[in-house]
Amino acid sequence: MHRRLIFSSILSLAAASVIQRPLLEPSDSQALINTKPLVSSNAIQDDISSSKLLERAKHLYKLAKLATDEYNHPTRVIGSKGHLATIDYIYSTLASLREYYDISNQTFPAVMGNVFESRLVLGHSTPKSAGPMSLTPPTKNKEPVYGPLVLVANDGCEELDYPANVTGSIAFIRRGTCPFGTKSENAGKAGAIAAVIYNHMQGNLSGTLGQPSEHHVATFGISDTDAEPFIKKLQTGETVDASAYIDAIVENIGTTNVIAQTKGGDPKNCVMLGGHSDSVAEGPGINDDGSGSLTLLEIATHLTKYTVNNCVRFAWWAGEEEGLLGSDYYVSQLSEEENMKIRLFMDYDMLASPNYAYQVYNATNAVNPAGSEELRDLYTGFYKAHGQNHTYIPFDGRSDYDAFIRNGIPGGGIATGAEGVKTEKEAAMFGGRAGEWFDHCYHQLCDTVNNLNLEAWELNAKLVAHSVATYAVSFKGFPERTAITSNAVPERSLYHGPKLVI
Ligand code: DTR
Ligand code: ZN
Ligand code: ZN
Repeated sequence: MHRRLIFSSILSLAAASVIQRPLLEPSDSQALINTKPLVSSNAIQDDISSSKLLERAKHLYKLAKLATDEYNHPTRVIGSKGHLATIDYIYSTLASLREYYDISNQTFPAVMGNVFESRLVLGHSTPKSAGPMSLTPPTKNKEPVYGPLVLVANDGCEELDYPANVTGSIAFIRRGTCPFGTKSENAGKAGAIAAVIYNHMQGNLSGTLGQPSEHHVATFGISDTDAEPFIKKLQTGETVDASAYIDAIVENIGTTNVIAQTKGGDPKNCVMLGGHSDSVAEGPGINDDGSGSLTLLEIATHLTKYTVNNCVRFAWWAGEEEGLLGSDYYVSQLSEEENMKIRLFMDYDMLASPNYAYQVYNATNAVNPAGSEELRDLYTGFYKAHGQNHTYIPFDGRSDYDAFIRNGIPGGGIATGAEGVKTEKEAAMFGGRAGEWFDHCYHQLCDTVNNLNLEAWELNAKLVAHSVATYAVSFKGFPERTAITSNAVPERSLYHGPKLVI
């Protein structure tokens, strides 16, 4: 389907919801809703089956394939036909439930980057670990540039750290203290033609420059071991010739969040949940985050059979992979009054990893808005009740809960693991293979329908249903919301979204 056609179908659905006469008069429709039973955790859990989820996943993969003519492979990255079709699928599914939900979409500006080719040569070697940072600009004229490698003082967070001979050279900067974007910007301001940021701890370094700046220069990350011999050479006064090449684009586009809120239930006390509708450019993202976003769609469909005491608000975020753009934008647009209506936000990102663990974000009330811990305990209680183990994972800003907890809204969520390696202990707890990633297809082309663990997906979808039903019925025992500013907010972490920023 052509991009414009997909969008026009979103618009026509939106228009239809405005101009079509309701099938029932509001009072009749209310009466109909009121004949439905109050949602219960057991009833809505029973509605969940892996076969229905799998059917949706197969459909989503078909939508990802629509991007093939432009990207040469299936993807649902923002701006692609695969993502537009995903939004259309979510919107049109909800539109068929429009007697039960108020549906809206929220378009916002987003940046997206694409690196087509890159190469870094230091002295006579091409460091294996070298990779371009996300959202890096290209080298000048998208051609290779040549110059000496120049060591920057300290962590390169201050303009004074850049010696005069950085002009016309490739700046060599240690990781730490400030975001990669600040280092790249400082290098650009000092006249560098490119920058290389080396890890200050063990391992490769890949991250994002974040919000583009006119001063950014083409920037690579490399590992500590690859950097070491060059640091030594430069410290002893040797010269290292270098060349850098990046062919990339950074583009401004518009993309769209989809929101659906129950017409029923107390609109001043909402339970909110979200998953992300987009994938990375490298693949179709059926586990990341097809699994979360389709779980929400399936539950939104079943919930219509029941009434709710509290309002339920579903969100499908766009631009998560580019740095939580959709959820950041959404929270930034809430007035204080609207913010206070959200009692909690539950994040559902990656629920069906093939080598899964049942992971619960360790969101404590000590460092997060009060209520985060009660939510955490709801998740762990569920796994225990089902005879399943769980692990706690850091609540460190890697998914769409971040803007909520930074703005006073309690948050939490569950996941099944991404690029982390499963330990022997975890293999004993959950089965699967120790020494391998939880999701060996994380952010890759192979994140297809075959990458889903259906057992984990079904149990987690039942847990999502349980979380919705619990709070849709009552917030008894759940802390009242406090004013936005009076909550503890965690220190800025290494992440804001999937990629490292510092
Ligand atoms: N937001 C995921 C990545 C992600 C979220 N939490 C964790 C924890 C550990 C590893 C990865 C993640 C994404 O969309 O890529
Ligand atoms: Zn994700
Ligand atoms: Zn991801």
